[in-house]
Amino acid sequence: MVAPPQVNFRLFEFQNEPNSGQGAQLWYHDHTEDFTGRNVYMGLAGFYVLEDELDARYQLEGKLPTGLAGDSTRAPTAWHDIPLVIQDRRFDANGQLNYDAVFDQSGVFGDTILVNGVVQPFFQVDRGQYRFRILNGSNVRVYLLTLSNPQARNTRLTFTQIGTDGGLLPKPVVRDSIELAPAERVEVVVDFSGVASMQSVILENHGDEQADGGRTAQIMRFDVVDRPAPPRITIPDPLRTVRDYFNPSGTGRDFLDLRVGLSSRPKPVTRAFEFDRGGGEFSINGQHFAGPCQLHGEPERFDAIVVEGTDEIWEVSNSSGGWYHPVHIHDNEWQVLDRNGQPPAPWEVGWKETFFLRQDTVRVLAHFETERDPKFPEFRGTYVFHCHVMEHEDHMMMSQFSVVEHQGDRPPPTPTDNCPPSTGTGG
Ligand SMILES: [Cu+2]
Repeated sequence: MVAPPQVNFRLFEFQNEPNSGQGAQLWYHDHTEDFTGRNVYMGLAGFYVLEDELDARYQLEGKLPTGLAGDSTRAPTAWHDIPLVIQDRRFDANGQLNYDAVFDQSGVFGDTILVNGVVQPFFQVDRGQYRFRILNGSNVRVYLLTLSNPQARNTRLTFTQIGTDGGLLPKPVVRDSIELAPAERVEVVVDFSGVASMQSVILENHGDEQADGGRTAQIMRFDVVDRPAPPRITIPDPLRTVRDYFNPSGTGRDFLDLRVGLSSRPKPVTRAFEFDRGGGEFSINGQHFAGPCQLHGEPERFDAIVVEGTDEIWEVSNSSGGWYHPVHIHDNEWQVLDRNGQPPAPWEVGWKETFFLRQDTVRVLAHFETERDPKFPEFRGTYVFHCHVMEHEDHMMMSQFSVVEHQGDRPPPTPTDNCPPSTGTGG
C-alpha cells in the first residue's frame, strides 16, 4: 500500500498573517551547492501541506474532500486527501540507490517509479471523491499523467485540477492529462464513483523522456473497494479570489484583475533571464552561479536587487530548446502573465513559483511585500532562482537576488560584488 501507514506525521507551525495566509502544498529538500541532485536522490526531501482558512472552511463545509492521510484522529478509511510524491530512481543489484553509477550532468533518470518512497505502490479507495496533492519530486523526469481503467476497456478518468504550486486555483479545471515538470505541484480531485468495485485505476505516465521500455509507464494503482464513501461534494466555482494589494482590508477581487489593474500601479521593474546550454554548460544569461565569494574566490553572483513594496515582471526563456528547464524562483509566489505571448492556460493562472520551459518564453508577475514587523525580517534577504532539473542547478544554472528595504525616493542599489549575509534561502 502506498505510504499513509508509513508516513511520519509532523506538525509545523507557521506565522500566517490574517488575510494574507495562503495555503499550498510545499516541499523542502537539501540545497547543498553542487550536490543537491545527489542528496535529494538519496532521500533528503519532504513534503508538507500548509492549509489556509479558505481551504479549511471548504473542507468543514463539505465542499472539498477532507481527511489528510496520516491524520491519526481519523480512521485510515476516512482519509480522502492524499499527498503523492512521485520520484524515479535506479537500484543496483543489492537494492541500493547508486547515484554515481547513473550520474549524468544533463539529469539523472531512474527506471523505477516510487510514490511516497514506495516501489509498485497501490492504494485502496472507496467509490467517492479524493483529493490528491501531487508533487513531481524527480531530479529531471517530466511526467504526463493520465488515469485509466484497464478492466473497463482502458476507460479514461478525468482530473479536476483545483490547485497548483501556490495553492487553490481561481477556478477548477477538468483535464484528461497533466504534464508535471520537476518541482511542480498540482492538486486534483478524482471521482471514483463511475468505477465498479474490485476494479483498479492506474495513474499512468505518458512522458516520452527515457521511457525505459515501459518501466516508467505506470505510476501507481488505485484499487476500488466496496465500502461507504463520504457524502458527494460539489467543488466550488470560483474557488478563490486574491487580495487586492491596493486595498488590503477589502474582500479581494477576481484573480485576473490583478493583471488588469497593472496599468494603474507603479510601473513594475522588468528583467529577462535566458536559460541556456552552450558548450555543454548550463547558464543563465550566459553566466554561471557563484555563491558566497569566500568560497568561490570570485565575485558572488547577484542578478537583481528587488525593493520591497514593488512589483516585478520577470521574463524567463529557453530559446535553444536543447534541454527543458523548470525555472524555480525562491521566496515569492508569481502569476503567469503570458506564455509565448499568449494568455496562460487555465491551469497556469494560479500562484506559482516553478515555470516549465521547453522552448518557451514565460512572463511572470510578483508583488514583493513590504516588511511589516522589523522583528520578523522574513521578506528581506538573499534568495536563489535556478533550473529545478537538479543536475542543471548543480552545474551552475542558478543565480541570486536580494530583497532590500524601501528607502524613499532614493534609487535602489545595484548588484555589487560584496558578500552580504546570506539568509532566507528556504523554499
Ligand atoms: Cu535545466
